Amino acid sequence: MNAAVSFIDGKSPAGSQLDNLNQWVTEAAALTQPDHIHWCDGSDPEYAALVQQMQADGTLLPLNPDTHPDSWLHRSSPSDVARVEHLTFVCTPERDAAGPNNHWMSPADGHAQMDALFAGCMRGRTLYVVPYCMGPIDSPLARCGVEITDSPYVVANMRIMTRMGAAALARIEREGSFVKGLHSIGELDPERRFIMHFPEELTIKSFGSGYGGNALLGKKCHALRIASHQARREGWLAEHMLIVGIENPQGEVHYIAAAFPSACGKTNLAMLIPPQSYREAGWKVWTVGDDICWMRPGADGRLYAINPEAGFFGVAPGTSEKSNPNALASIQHGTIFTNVAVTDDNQPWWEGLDKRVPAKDWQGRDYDPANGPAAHPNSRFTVSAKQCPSYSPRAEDPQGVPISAIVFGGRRASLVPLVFEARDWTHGVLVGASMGSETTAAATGAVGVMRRDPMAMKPFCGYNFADYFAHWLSFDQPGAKLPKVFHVNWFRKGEDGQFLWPGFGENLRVLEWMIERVQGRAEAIEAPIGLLPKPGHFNLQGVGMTAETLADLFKVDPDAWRDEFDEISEYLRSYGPAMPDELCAEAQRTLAALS
Ligand code: O2Y
Ligand code: MN
Repeated sequence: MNAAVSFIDGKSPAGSQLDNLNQWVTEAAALTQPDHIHWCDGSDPEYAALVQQMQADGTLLPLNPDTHPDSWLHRSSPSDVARVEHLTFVCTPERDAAGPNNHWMSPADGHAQMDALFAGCMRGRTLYVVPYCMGPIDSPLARCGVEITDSPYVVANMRIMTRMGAAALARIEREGSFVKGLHSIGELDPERRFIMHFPEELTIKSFGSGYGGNALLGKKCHALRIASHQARREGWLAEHMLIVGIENPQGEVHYIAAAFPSACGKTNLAMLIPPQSYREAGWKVWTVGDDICWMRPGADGRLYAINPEAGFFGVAPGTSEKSNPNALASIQHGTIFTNVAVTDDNQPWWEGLDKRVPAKDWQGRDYDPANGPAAHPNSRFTVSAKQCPSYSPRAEDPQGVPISAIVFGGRRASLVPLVFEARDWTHGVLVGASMGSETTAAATGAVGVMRRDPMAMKPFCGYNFADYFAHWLSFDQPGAKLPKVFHVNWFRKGEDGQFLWPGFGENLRVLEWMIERVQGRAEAIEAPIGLLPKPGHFNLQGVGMTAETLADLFKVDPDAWRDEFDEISEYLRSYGPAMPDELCAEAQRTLAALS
């Protein structure tokens, strides 16, 4: 360790199982040359001290303490406001292991490139050691990691988003293994920014960004890219899915895992409020997670899932009393807001929240519509899941929750009906593998461009998609009681350009049909693309939908679907010979049924 290093509090923990960790911290400190090292214990006083320090140096700005107590605004560097897929790499010895779905570099080149950036980068800074657990601390499905970072903002966010501190360190000491994440904000220079993953070494190196998925390494880097790789080896699934519990009037709760591409309303669905008639009948919705789901087969053959996260890093624009009252209730206190605007009385504000006019935009300038939106389109709130009124008590269950249905979905203005069911598991895997979604202005600036995003994992799968689909297919074993698989599209439009389906709370009607299918109570009719609700078996009472709109919502146009499946087949083939034949054959079966 460098002689200049002093421990500002605590000291490196003892225990032979922690030798590995201590050695890695020593090596990281020797490389990055911090002035101080701080081992995070995750305590309240530690969080308070960090917040105070960040307030003093302007990293955090206090928000109105009367309306938003214990809440803070962080303004990131204007060139550091989102994930950077083009700078994100998976470093495996063989290029094929990472697949065409990832940017690839050899581990040797990756380490050399990153270590050159890290050399001396923490001079004058504190190196924080952040032990964390992804998942309930006593869950056999949970996994631990340690993030080394020079960003107190990252530490504060990790404390909200993960089980961070002493308990995680104790688990690491018991287990001896953990994911290593080395992070520095560097100079926040987009030209010197990389996020690299070394799945074989359970290692992440991230440099040059302090934002979201680039910097909170427990989230996308660990819980999806590294974990998906680990999950393949160990026989489980690490997925980009929300988990929601639907309680019917009989008090039975069915848990649903759902994958949608980024910016398709996962948080809204996870926190759905039932329509009034459903509430009156006794329906309830329980939020387990809004972004990531780890699932594995239980002794009874069903898939059991945990949410590895402990908080929500939700997108602020569009969050409102109409779209997501539970999210809004969650963020009234104890929340870190990043890149939102503020009102003249210093309350956080974003487009779609309400009709007030903001005073300052996300960069702290006087609000001027000529400068674009007041809140950055990717502005965020970070909040503990425990603050969500619909947070499920089963979210902390170490054994996880049994999954009754898996839902795939995308944003498609045409072609794709509101809901259909896959014929079986293999067809379900094809439905997930062929998922596509149209981009929104918020996501890319280019509107309406259709992108394939299999299982919503395109930016997050830590290995070759062909192997990933084979892994999914491998769960169909004798004795397995796999969930039914469905596809939804909340975004189909009519000829007038208006959405055909009201969405939001009304989406519960679709989930109700799925649950009734699982229970064998609702009927379906066969279409070439899958099973559609049989008229009379899908509750539309009170929606006020015309027969014509209903027909448009569920219409399957064979000619257009044939074109879609030609494209899907070509897409699958683009992954080369490793693509499972079973999946290609399934696509051919659908194509034949469409002829
Ligand atoms: O830009 C970022 O780093 C945030 S991306 C994100 C954040 C929370 C949940 N999901 C996502 C995503 O892109 O899927
Ligand atoms: Mn996500």
